[in-house]
Amino acid sequence: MTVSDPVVEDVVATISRTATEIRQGLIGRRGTVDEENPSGETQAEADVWADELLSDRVAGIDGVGQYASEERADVVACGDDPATSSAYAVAVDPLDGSSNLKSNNAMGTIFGVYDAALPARGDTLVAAGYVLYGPITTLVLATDETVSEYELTGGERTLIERDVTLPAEPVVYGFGGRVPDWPDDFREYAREIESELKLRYGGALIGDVNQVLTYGGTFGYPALQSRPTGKLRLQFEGNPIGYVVERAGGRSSNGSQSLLTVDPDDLHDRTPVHVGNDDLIERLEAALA
Ligand code: AFP
Repeated sequence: MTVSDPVVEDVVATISRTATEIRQGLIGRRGTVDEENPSGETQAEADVWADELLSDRVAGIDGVGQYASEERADVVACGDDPATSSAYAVAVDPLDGSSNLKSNNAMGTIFGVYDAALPARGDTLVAAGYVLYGPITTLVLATDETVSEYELTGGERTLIERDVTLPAEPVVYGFGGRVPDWPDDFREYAREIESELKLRYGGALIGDVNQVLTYGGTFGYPALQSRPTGKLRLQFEGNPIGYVVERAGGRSSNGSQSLLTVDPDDLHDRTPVHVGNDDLIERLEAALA
C-alpha cells in the first residue's frame, strides 16, 4: 500500500530503505563518540552515522525543503522554504533508544513530515511513523487516512495490518524517570495505574509505544522534579508519536493538552509525553490539573 501524496511516499520509501541499512550497520557501531547532541546527551557512534545516512537521503528528495534531527543543532535547508511553499519539513530521531545498543534491546527510527517550517506544531503533520528494530523490523505509518503496520525486508515494505487501532481494553503501562523524581500528583496517578495494568518499560520510546499500540494502555515520560519539561523532544519524539497514537484512536498529552496543539519555541524543546487510551489520558490530565 503506497501513500497517495507522492512526496510523502518518497519520504516513507526512503526512510524504509535507509532504516534497513541502519539496522544492518549497527554491528560494530555500539561505542560512543566524544560528542554531545544538542540536548546534551552523549552520542552513540550509531546516532551520528544514522543521522548522516538519513540526512543525505531525505534532504535529496524533491519536495522536501527542510531536514532536522535530534542529533544536529540546526535545521538543514534543502529545497524550497516550507514557510512559503508547498515543500515539507522532515524531522527525525535517527536512533531512538540508542543507549539500548549496549544491552542489545529494542530501538527505532522516528520521523515526522510537517507541512510547515520547523519548529512546528504537531497538528501540521501530514504523516509520521517509526521503524522498530525488534526481532522483526516493522514500520508503523500514520497519515491523515489511516495507520498501517508493515514488515520491512531488504527495504521493501509488506503491509501486515491496515487501520491499526488502539485496543479498547488497556493492558500495559510504562512510565519513565525515577519514582522519587516524579511530582506528587503524577506519583499518585501512577500508583493507581500500577494496580490496574501490567508494567512494560524497555527504555526506548518506540518499543514501549508499540506495546501500547498492540495491547492497549499508556506510555508516559512525565515532567520530573529535576527536569520540569521532561526528557523527550517535542519535534522529534512527542509530536510524531502523539500523531500516530491519536490517528490510531487514542490520545496524547503534555499533561494538560494534546501534544499536537503545543506551540514550540525551539527546535530542541523538551516536553512531558503521555499517550494511550482515551480514558487513561483523561485521568492523567485530571490528576495533574
Ligand atoms: P536514548 O536515545 O538516549 O537511549 O534515550 C531514549 C529516550 O529518549 C526514549 O526513547 C526513552 O523513552 C527514554 O529516553 C528513556 O529514558 P530513561 O533512560 O530515563 O528511562
